[in-house]
Amino acid sequence: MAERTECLFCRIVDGDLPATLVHEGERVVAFRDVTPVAPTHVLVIPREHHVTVTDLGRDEPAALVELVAVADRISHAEGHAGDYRLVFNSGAAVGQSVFHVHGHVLAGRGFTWPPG
Ligand code: DGP
Repeated sequence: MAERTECLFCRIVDGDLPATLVHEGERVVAFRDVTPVAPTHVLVIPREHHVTVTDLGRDEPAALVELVAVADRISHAEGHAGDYRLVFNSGAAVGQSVFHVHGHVLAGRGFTWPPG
C-alpha cells in the first residue's frame, strides 16, 4: 500500500494538489476527473487511504455506503436523474492506475455493454 504522503489522491484530500471538488463530506470527497470520458466524470473517494473497493468495504464500510450515496447525488445534481455508471477498477490488470480507491461516476451519454 502506498504511503499517504506518496498517494496522489491523499494529496488532493489534504489540499496539497488542486482539484475541482464537487463534494466534501465527512468520509468522502468527490472531484472531476482530469481526463473526462463522459459529460459527467467525477471521482468519489474516501478521505482515508484504501487501495481497492474490497479493502474499503472491509475496513471502513460506512465510507463505502457514503461513497455510493454521493455518486447518486452527483448524478441528480448534474441533471441525469439518477442514471449513471459507477465503476471501480480494482487492480492494474483491469486498468487501476491510482491505488487509492475511487468510484468513477459516469453519466450524460450512452454506454456500451460489455465494457471494453
Ligand atoms: P483508474 O484508471 O481507474 O485508476 O482511474 C484513475 C483516474 O484518475 C483517471 O481517470 C485519471 C484520473 N486522474 C489521475 N490523476 C489525476 C489528478 O491529478 N487529478 C484528477 N482530477 N484526476 C486524476
